[in-house]
Amino acid sequence: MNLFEEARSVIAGGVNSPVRAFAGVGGDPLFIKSANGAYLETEDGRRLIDYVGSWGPMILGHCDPDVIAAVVETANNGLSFGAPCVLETQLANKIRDLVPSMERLRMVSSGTEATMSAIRLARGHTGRDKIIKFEGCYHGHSDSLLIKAGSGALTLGVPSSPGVPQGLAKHTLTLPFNDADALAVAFERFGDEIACVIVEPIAGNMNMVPPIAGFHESLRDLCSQHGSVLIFDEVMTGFRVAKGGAQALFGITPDLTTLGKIVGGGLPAAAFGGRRDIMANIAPDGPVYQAGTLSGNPLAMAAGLATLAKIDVPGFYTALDRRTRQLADGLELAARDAGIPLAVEQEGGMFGFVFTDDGPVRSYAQIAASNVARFRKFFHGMLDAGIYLAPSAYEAGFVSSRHGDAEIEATLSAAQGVLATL
Ligand code: HOZ
Repeated sequence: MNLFEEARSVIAGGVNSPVRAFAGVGGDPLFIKSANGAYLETEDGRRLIDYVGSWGPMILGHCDPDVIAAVVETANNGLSFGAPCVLETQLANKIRDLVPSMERLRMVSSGTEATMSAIRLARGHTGRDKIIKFEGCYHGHSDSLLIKAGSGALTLGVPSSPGVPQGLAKHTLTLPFNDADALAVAFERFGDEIACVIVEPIAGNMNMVPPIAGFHESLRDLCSQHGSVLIFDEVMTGFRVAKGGAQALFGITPDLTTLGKIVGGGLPAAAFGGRRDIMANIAPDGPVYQAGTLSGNPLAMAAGLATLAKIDVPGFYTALDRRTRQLADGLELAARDAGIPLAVEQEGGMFGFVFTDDGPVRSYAQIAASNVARFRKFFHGMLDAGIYLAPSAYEAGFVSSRHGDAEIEATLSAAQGVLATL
């Protein structure tokens, strides 16, 4: 029995999160034995350059010595207390330094919990039920948000999951990403019923789709005019596209922000937070309930703190951006040389590429019409050449500070070879 079959015999679908299953590209998922820097080592002894980075958290590469040391030291003092510890306050302070719109915040254990809690808070704060999200944006798998969602839901072709009660789904209005006119119409029609608008400021769960000029400004204005809460879901973009996240990059102040991935440095931590008056509604200060046994777990706090300390040094993002740009430019050039239409995006340490002659990609419809069969071929060609990309045409890629010239050059040389075969 191979490892995947063995896993399938006891774990539903053989994986603990569907997008890992290679359903979008075919074949069996790789089982990872260990990872270091920019590299993964598989159970069958292969060494791969990693552009998944655990789907975003590993901005310092794998096994960063300072993060590991912090976790080990903290573990020696106990794994979980279910009572406050100072690491929680320290990490909260660090987050607020880097993302000042998060005046008050709360730690949770996953991005899903962060967005789910932020939505409940927005509903509790406004006393309204309806929420607006955008097609192809993914905000975790809570019921209100699993409607026309991206990421694994899109990869598996089930963007709106069975099991979400119609009575709840009817409160989620889904609009096209980057369409400020549709948003204005929705507000005209439902304005005083809309609790919040939630958006990935750079969509990263339908490949990578940046906002068009003015889109976020429209979101901000319409939410302010109608007393709706603007939620920036920066689970992916937080500390990834810039030190202060996408909100710093675009100069927009959301009412609430959700963070995950990098904030836990590779351990399960996430956060939501924002305006002090809104956060005052959360129990025990207010009536909106939210809780978690492992929330603010000391190990996760230590990993997050060690990670945020290392990204908050001069030049970190300039270097990361330069390195990722080198990869994106190289991919674009290699595709042009091979005569393959490819639309490439990059911001900070995040990148995306779409096989389409309809670039630049700014909508879900363009992604949906892209050449997924070509992506699958490219993915497997790259994997055979030792490069591990996200196993789905609908996911963004990530570069870490441990990806150096050697890794980028090896990747581009592999890409040249594979593109020539497509
Ligand atoms: N947001 C992550 C990728 N889009 C989730 C990873 C997962 O679903 O396992």
